[in-house]
Amino acid sequence: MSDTIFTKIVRREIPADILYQDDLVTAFRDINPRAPTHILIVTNKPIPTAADVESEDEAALGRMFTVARKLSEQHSLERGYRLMVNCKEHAHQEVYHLHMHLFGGRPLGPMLVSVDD
Ligand code: DGP
Repeated sequence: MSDTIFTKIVRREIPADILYQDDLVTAFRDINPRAPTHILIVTNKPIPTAADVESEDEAALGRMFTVARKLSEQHSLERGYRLMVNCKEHAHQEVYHLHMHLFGGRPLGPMLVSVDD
């Protein structure tokens, strides 16, 4: 599989506003923010989609949530936030390197507007 843009960010081969990095995950600001806080938490391992996770990835998947919680505290999101993972074309996944969106800083509205959207 060829490298994605996120693989290159994890390896620090291209610039990004990296907020956190450890042995399993990397977090950086989304280039096209949809909320006052919009951070991407990606696995360091280049897993293409949520449909490709294996049991051996569970430590990295759990780390995504604990890092999301720490970042939410650092960004004063005590009124709440949304964690979102898009999987493949029906979810409009753009970058095929597993990532969790952390959105916050304003009321985010309903999850989906209606069944037809
Ligand atoms: P998704 O649709 O879930 O695959 O979201 C991909 C997100 O990645 C989208 O919100 C824009 C963001 N993004 C794409 N390219 C770059 C990049 O080069 N740098 C950063 N920081 N974010 C990017």
